[in-house]
This record gives sequence, structure tokens and C-alpha cells, in this order.
Amino acid sequence: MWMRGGTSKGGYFLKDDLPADTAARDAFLLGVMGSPDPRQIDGLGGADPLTSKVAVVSRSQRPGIDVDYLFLQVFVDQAIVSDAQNCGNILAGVGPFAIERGLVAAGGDETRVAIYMENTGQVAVATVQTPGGVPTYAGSAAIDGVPGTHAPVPLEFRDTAGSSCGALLPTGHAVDVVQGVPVTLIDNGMPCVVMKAADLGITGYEDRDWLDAATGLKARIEAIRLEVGPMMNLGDVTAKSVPKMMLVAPPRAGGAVCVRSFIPHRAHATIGVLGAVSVATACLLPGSPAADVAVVPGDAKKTLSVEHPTGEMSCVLETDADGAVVSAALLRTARKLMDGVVFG
Ligand code: NQM
Repeated sequence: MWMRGGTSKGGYFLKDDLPADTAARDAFLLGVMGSPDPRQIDGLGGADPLTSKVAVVSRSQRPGIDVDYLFLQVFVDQAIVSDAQNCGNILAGVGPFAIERGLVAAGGDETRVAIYMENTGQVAVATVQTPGGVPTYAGSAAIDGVPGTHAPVPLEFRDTAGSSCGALLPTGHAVDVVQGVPVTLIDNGMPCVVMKAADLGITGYEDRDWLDAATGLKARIEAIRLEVGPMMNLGDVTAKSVPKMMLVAPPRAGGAVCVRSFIPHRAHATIGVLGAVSVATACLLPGSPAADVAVVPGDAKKTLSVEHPTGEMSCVLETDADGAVVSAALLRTARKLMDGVVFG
């Protein structure tokens, strides 16, 4: 099934429909997307990392969990299929897909689907609109980066700290200085390097095309990324899609912070879901580059509007008595686009 999940798009597969052998599976998925090729002309990928994504879904044997979800990033111009990151946007389609395929029974007008995210070993809960026992994609929820309105798919995350790096702050510091730039190396669901756009010589309000064309800036960011990979317990990240590079600036539309992200080699059209959770969490760390530019509400349950190139994404963060983030909730939508047979 081809679906839009949040501001991403990709193929949703039942695990049993794919080759069990990882190398054979990856070769098939590269063929499905048409990679490696900058235009992905011989496949269904959209010549953009945001539309070259795969969800592999299966019924879960884990107590209290409905389905297991493995996210795979199919690189556009390299023959790489990576499971080194999660994807909270594609996650938004997993609940409806699981109900469509009969892995989960619809339970009334709304169905809560507990999803084990295999990439990071963590759980997310998605609430899917199922009037009359059938998933609906029509509704009145709007998310920036997607035209029109659709059925809401609220997502809740708990205990996402250290998803891939082993700790929220893998170096133990809220600030490290790398190649002369103060950075926060953080993982609250997505390994991210958070730094001030101004420290890289830009405003942080540039659009995606400008950022993608800024080869000097991108080379500097990539040099920082390669250096911090081992510091974040990610090893050599040359062929990995993490960490994501987050350039923050003061909000300018009434939000909490403004972000331009590289994922990691192309600028994001919006922002990743768990990427936004990680940046929002960095805004709560006193003395960090993000805290320096952010406007953070005082309540224990904080709504942080993260401004991005085409609007904003609101993250609702719940903090404990020590100010640590214990849960995050976000609104996404999803849509079934095509159901059929694909050739690898
Ligand atoms: O951070 C893109 C996306 C993502 C990831 C990326 C995502 C997340 O927007 O949870 O959703 O960072 O590669 O789909």
C-alpha cells in the first residue's frame, strides 16, 4: 500500500510479503523505489528522501503491543537501505495500514493502535478514526506541509530518550563545542545535532531551495556530523541518515523556536516528528544553543510550536519534577493513496 504519513510518503508492506533475507529485501526495495538514481525514474520513489521511505509491519507477539513497525530509509542516489533511524511521519500511516490489513480490529469510532518501533525498541500509540469499524482518511485536521484537511492521527510517545544513542545526552553535556561551534548532541527519539543557525553564518529563516543550494554550508555541517557520530555512540555515520542536523533561530511566528533541518544531506521541507521532539527537548536544557534562542512556556505540560520552512509543528511535552521530558504528543494525518502489486 502506498500512503502519505504526515509530511512523508512511502510504501507500507506486510513483513511476510517481503523477502526474509535482509540483502534480498533491500535489493527489492531499491528496485521498488528506483534507487540509486537522483530522479528515481525507474521506480516509485519521488526523488526526495521524504518520499523514498518504507514501513514494514507485522502482528506483534509483545504483550500490550498490536504491531511491530520497522522503518527503512531507501537512499535516493546511493544503493543504501538503512534501518539506523526511526520515522515519526511514516509512523502516522502504520495504524490505519494495520487496520486495513486486518492485523488490528477496529474498536469503535476510534481505534488506539500500540506500535513497537523496531528501529529503536520503543512504543508509540496512534489513535485512528474508524467510524463504522473502517479507517477513514477524511476529516478536518490540518498539518503544515500538507494541503487540505484530513482525519487526525494523534501520536503519543513515552520514554524516547536515548533511542539510538543510549542516553538523552550521549556525551553527558548539554553543550559541546565541535569545530568551533557550540552544539547539543541529543536523542529524544531521533539523534540530532542542535546548533544556532547564526553560528553557521545564516539566519535560520532560509527556504529549502536556498539551503539545498548552499554547498559551502552543507560541507561544513557534514564535517561536524562525521566528527560527532562516534561521540553520539553512532560510530561512523558516513553511510547513515543520522544524526540529523538542526539549525535553530529565535521564533518569528509566535512559536517556541525556528528550525531548519538537514536529514542529513538534504534540507527538510518541514521537520521530522521525532526530530522536532528532540529539538523541543533541547530547548529545555539551560545554557544550550536552543535554549538561548527559544521561548519556552512555564507549565509542566508544555506546547512547543516548532517553526519550520512551511509552517509549524506543535509538540506537547510533559515534564517531571526535575524538568525531564517524560512524554511527547503530536498531531499528524495520513492518507491511503494506492493499494496494489509493486515490482522490484
Ligand atoms: O523525525 C525525516 C520525516 C523524517 C523523520 C527525516 C521523522 C522523524 O519527516 O520522526 O518523521 O528526518 O529523515 O519523515
